[in-house]
Amino acid sequence: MGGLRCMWMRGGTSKGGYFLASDLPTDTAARDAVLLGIMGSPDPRQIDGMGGADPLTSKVAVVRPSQRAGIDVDYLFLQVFVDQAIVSDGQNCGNILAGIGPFAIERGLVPAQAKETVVTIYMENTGQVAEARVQTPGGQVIYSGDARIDGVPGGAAPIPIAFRDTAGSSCGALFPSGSVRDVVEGVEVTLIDNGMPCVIMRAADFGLTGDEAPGVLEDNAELRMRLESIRLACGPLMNLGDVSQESVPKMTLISAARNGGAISTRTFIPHRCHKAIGVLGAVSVATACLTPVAVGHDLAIVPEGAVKPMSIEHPTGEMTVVGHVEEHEVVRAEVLRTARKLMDGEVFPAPR
Ligand code: NQM
Repeated sequence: MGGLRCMWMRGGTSKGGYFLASDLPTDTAARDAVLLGIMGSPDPRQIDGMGGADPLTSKVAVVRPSQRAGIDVDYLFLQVFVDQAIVSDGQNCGNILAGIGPFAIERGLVPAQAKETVVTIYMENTGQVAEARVQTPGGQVIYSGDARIDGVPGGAAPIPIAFRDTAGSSCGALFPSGSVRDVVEGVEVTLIDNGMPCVIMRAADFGLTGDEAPGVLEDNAELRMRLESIRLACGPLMNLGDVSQESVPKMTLISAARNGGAISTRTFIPHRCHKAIGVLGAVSVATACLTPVAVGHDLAIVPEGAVKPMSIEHPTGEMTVVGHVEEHEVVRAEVLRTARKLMDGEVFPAPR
């Protein structure tokens, strides 16, 4: 097969291939075979492809001009599994989302404004809308700047992103089981979806402090087995059905903040432990912390006022989610991300 036009970008703390839908096969099975070949999956090292042997660097964005009123582009996120021949559209990704605005402008889908360009993005995986503000001085996308996000060295141009209507994105309801707190396999959990289905649990309930390094948690076979067993039980409770082949729900272990934040987290996504935390995962955790009775609420430090900057601590720093709260309900969430163009050209898939 010949090359396919694509841009490789870092989006937030993830990295992957960004494609125009028109540059990929329209048939889903053919598209997925091509993407597996591009990433070099299935192979734990992804040695024959572009993937970085980590779920966070084995990601794809498919972008097209939107036909929807008031929306600039439609964005489909695809997770290319590293060591299984699976390409899943079963979750969204708020990190890869950070590159969509710059990509859409660079490909001519959205005209750049003189200073800053607002790109309105329909997230096809979950049917919600995000609004990204991209710096475009003189009508050009810039990637350099002073904004810093934990998990990425150095500074970059800021891309603030606001989310609309993320509650129940994949599960149909913010608390899909119908209650704010449940007990699953003897463990108290909050099953929540404010953009990402997450199971929130106390690290202490697993005999953990909650500040263990991701590698230490991944090496704990008993913990992984327990988490997977709880996850499979939570799938149907969250209206997700059998999740054995899905990358959701994410499993988040929480403990009290250590570094002045609101809460500390360790998140399995779902089998590897995230070095940071997903964007919409963080929005879901922040929402649980802001909801009375939810697991996390009594451990969290919640700022006063209706606009609540919630610093979600993770293994490599923190991510601040600004939650706008009305009558104990998070009505809007915003995050700061950055992105960087790494490569623009053609990629050559290995035959699969
Ligand atoms: O939660 C990892 C990431 C993500 C997803 C994951 C994400 C999100 O860090 O919106 O960004 O949870 O699989 O990119």
